[in-house]
Amino acid sequence: MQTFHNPLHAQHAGQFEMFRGQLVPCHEVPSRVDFVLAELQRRQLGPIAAPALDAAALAASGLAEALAAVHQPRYLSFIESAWSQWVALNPAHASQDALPSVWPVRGFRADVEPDNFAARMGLYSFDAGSPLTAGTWAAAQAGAACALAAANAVLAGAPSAFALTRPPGHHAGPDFFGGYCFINNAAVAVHTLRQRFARVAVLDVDYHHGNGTQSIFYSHPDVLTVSLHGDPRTEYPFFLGHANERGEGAGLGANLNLPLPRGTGFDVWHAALHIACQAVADFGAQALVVPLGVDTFAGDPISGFVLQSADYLQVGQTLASLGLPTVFTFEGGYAVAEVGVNTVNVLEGFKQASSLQVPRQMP
Ligand code: OKP
Ligand code: ZN
Repeated sequence: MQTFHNPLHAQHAGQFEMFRGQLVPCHEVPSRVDFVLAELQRRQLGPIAAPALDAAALAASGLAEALAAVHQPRYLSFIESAWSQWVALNPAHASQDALPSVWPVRGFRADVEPDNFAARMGLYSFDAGSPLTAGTWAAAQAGAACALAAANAVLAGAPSAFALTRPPGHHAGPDFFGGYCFINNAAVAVHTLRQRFARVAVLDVDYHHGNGTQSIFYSHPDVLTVSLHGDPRTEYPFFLGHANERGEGAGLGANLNLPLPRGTGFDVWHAALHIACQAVADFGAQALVVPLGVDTFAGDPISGFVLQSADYLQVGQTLASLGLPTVFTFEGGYAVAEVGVNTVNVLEGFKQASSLQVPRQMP
């Protein structure tokens, strides 16, 4: 399996997130990707490349068009320029992350973009746990380039590809960041795959509901979004991810949520994965995007499922049984010492099981 790695990921390095009234050190740290990269190299899973990131290559890649298909223009402009706006307010901000503190909840106006920076941070976010830093845009944009490159590799005939990047993406919606996510990499992959595959499915296995991806495709009839996650009644992101969210308008029926209680172990989780896979098959998906978070691991510091490292091999095997060209995007997983082994176990299980199948016809 080919990996597209984000060489700029460490430019996004948040210092603190708000938790129970205090600023606590971020869980989403640069070393997460370094552990996955080291494990990929150790187990020789396949070639590892960085996408070309110079301005000419980015312009030629169609990245801006893909981003514009996934996110609203005023949101993209804000994220791209937010750091310079923040530092312009006060030069001392250069050493201090930006966090939102005020939000337009029910009944407030979201159509008027305020001039005030703090107000715009709130307009375009949904939590105070996702610091925006000097390198957030550079890292997030390069991450989207990884997702685009992985999807292009699959379009060119690769059975699968992995976008290894951070910050993660599945909580980022059309016009909001949150949950450590700024650009929805999985949605970029979906958009790219749809150049050739009319029907694409997303099967999100991160511990947290993929609310951003769900929102982006909620009314889309040809993109099925499925998410397996901690029940939002008790788990982040709390306000979306219930089983009765089934899509809207033309997209009605093209969303499936499988919330599971805290404490869920592999047998129950894997049974839900089978239900998710059946939905993907029934939808007639021609390609698959898997937002791959391994925060379902028993040792994860912020999550509540109890999967073991060896279970992840079987996760990969079950995903491979769909027999679909597949793009994986790296999402959560905060037990840093184990994040490499757990992530690569999924990819290796997938690769081994796919190699036993008849290769698909080249497009
Ligand atoms: C991002 B991804 C924990 C608070 C939860 C947000 C979690 C975002 C998870 N003390 N903060 O889906 O892994
Ligand atoms: Zn997560």
